[in-house]
Amino acid sequence: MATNWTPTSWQAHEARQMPTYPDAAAFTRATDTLSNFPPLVFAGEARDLTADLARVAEGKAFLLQGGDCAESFAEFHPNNIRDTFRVILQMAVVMTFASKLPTVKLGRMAGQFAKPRSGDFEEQNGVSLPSYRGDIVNDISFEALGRAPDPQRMIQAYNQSAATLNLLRAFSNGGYANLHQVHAWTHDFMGRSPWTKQYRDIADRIGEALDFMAACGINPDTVPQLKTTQFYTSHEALLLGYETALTRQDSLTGDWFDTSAHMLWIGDRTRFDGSAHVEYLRGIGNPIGMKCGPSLEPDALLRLLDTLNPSRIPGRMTLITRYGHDKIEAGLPPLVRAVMREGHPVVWSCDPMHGNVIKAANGYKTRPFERILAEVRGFFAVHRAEGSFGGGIHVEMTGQNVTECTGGAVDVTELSLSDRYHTHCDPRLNAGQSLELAFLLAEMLNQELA
Ligand code: TYR
Repeated sequence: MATNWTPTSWQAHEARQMPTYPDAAAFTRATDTLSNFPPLVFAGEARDLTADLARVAEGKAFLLQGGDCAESFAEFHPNNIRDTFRVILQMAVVMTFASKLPTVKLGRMAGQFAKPRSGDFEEQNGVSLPSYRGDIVNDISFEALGRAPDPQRMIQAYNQSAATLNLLRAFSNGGYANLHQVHAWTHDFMGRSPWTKQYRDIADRIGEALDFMAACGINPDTVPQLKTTQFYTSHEALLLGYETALTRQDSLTGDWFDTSAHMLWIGDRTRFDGSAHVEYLRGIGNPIGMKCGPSLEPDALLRLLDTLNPSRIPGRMTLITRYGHDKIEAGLPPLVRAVMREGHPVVWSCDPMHGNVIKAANGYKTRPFERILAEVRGFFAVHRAEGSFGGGIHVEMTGQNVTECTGGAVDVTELSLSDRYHTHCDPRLNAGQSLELAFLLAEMLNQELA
């Protein structure tokens, strides 16, 4: 257990990216309420995820982490949850089938509400209002009432997370994820993608394998490994008041866990020396992700690893690198070398989204698919050259047929961005682009394992 730590010891540290609530008493009432609500996940599940990630760190499994950039109250709908879940399942099946490695499935879902911003205020036509920090904090529309941070939004985010997680658990264990259903996960609108045919081929081969097993006397419906899947959840641990209210002591071991998700990650903007977010995360037993970008020096990374994982527990730390397609090959090797030299057991995961944002000529923020792929290629090339294992991918994606990132087999052009640009935050891969990425990942992973 971490020394000199309590769930609120972060309050003595510098907390950036936190909203200022106009009504402090209302904030305390909301966090008091939350602290009496049931935990969303159980400590044992977080420990299972650490164990699964330890296998990734060893090179014996692959991590697939994906979901919305930011969840929103307005888009809360069972079909959206189902569609994102099934694209993740499809991606996992493609990667598992091709690489013959288990895939750890981790949603950026059921709690991914809070967003870091570059400034505390946003100005439009001479009017200055608090920046939008995600639906858990305030409203996206630019008007004074909605932009005031409202603590009741934490309660709504909790309720939405609970309902989302409940549906994810039902899908995972109630038959939807049964490998027999592998054909049924295809989306109608993906018919035009050449990757749909490739997916169907894999689905056929899995179906044949299941039929063969059945003929041999193994009924796949009685084998939990084929019938159900383990689906974990994660989000950025940004709004520390919310996370603290859901921090509970495990009755079995006495360790503290953040029960708002299985894994929590720390962003690029909150992992500085002396940060309240680092202080908070070092004391919880959950596996932790850390975003690593061009500003992170190898020495600072090692200090953070020593603080966050002093006992060097395998699977506790996942380093999510986000450099940009043109910076990764120069930026990543020094970090990999430092971590390998010190012997820290980490999962290396590639976030090819955050470093590749551009503004299209018509003003839309987008991410060209070719740049996303180029960063993934660079990531595997670096790990291959350094002798480390590139073990994971972290993507902002949705099961919807949106047009937010350009490129892909069914080409989204700059002109078509306006067709279905729905994101609350940054551009996401659509279902077709996500599946295409999974096939290319499977290919690269196979080369890595060769
Ligand atoms: N149970 C295994 C897993 O979760 C295999 C599996 C994968 C089963 C996907 C179902 C499924 O939908 O990895």
